Amino acid sequence: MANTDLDQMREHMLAAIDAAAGLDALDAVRVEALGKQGRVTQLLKTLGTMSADERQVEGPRIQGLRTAVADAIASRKETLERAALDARLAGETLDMTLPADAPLSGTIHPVSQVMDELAEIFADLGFAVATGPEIEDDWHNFSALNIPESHPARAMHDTFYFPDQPGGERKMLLRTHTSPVQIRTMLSQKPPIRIIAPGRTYRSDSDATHTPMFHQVEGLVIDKGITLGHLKWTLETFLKAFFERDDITLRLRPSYFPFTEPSAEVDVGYTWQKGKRVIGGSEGWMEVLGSGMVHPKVIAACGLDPDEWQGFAFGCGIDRLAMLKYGMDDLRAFFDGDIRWLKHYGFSALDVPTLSGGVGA
Ligand code: 2NL
Repeated sequence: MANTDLDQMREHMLAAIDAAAGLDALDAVRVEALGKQGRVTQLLKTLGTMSADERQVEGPRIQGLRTAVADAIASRKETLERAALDARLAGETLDMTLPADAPLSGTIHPVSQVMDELAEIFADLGFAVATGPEIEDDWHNFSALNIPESHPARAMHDTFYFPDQPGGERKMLLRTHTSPVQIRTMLSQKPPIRIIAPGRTYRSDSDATHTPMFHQVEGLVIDKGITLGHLKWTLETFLKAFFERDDITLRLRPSYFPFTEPSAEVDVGYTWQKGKRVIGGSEGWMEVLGSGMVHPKVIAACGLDPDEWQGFAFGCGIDRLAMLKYGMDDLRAFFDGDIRWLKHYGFSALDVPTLSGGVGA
C-alpha cells in the first residue's frame, strides 16, 4: 500500500477516535479498525501473501498503524470514562449545609428516662450513682457475693463466659447483675456508703419476657445500726416517688439470696383499671424487687468488719419498671430501635425528671 494511503487511513482513524462522543461510539470505531473484520486487521492479513522483502518494509508500517490506533483508543477510553465518573459524582453531590425538610428529632428511650428518674429520686435520699465494668471476673460477680464455685446460683444465672485467657487467673464474664459495682465501691470507699448502681446486665436467656441484655438497678447502704426498717422505708419512699402515687402498698415476703440474710421479695399492690393493672391499692400483688440485709460474708469479703458495719441492698429490673409505669407490654420492642415506637413511647430531651415537676414529666 502506498505511503500516503496508509497515512490517510491513520489520520482518518485517529480523527474518528477523537470524535467518538461516548464509550459505545468509541467501541464501534475499535471494531471497524481492529476487529476480526477490521481494516487494520485485514491489512495485517496481507503480510502473509507478501515476499520476505516486501514484508520487511510493510510489516513495521502496518504494525505501527495498529499500535497508534490501539493507543489512541485506550487514551480516549480513559478520557471518556473519567468524564462519565465526574458527571456521576457531580449529580450525586449532597449539600450537607441545607436544612432538613422535616425537623429530625430523637427521643429519650424509656430505659434512659427511668434511669434518670431513679438517679433523681435516690439523689434526694442521699444516694450517689455508681458505675463499673460490664466485663467482669467471677470473683466480683460471684465469689465476693457468697456464691462459691459449686453454688447452684452460678448455673442459674445463665452466664456468658469468655474463653479462658492464657495466663488469666480469673474467669472473665459479662456481669449477670450490677452487684459487682457495689463490691468494687465497698472495696474502694470507706463507709458510710449509699449508692445505686444502674446499668446493663447479661444472661443467656431469650423469650417473650427475657432479653440476653437487660437493665438492672441495685441499691446499697452500708453504715452502723442499719435495720430492715430502713430498707422498708427506703423502698416505700422510692416506689411512691417513682409511680407518683401516695397509695402504694408494699408486701415483703421472706425469700432467699446468697448475698443477703434475711432476704425479702417485695410485692407492690395494684388495682384493675379498664382491663389493665395499675400500680396502687391492693387488688393484686406484683413482684418488683428483691432485697435483704447484706450478708456478713459479703461485708467481710470487701475487707469490712461485719460486727461494725451492716447494711441493706436491693435489686430490680429497669425494663420491667419502665413497662409497668409507662404501660408497654412487649419487652422485645425495647431493643428494636423502631423510630415509630420511640416516637410513641420516648421522652423529650427537654423534659428532665425533677421531684418538683414530676419525675415522669
Ligand atoms: C433481684 C434481687 C437483689 C441484691 C440484689 C446485693 C448487692 C450486694 C450485696 C448484697 Cl453488693 N446484695 N444486691 C440484694 C438483694 C436482691 O436483687 O431480684 N434482682 C433483679
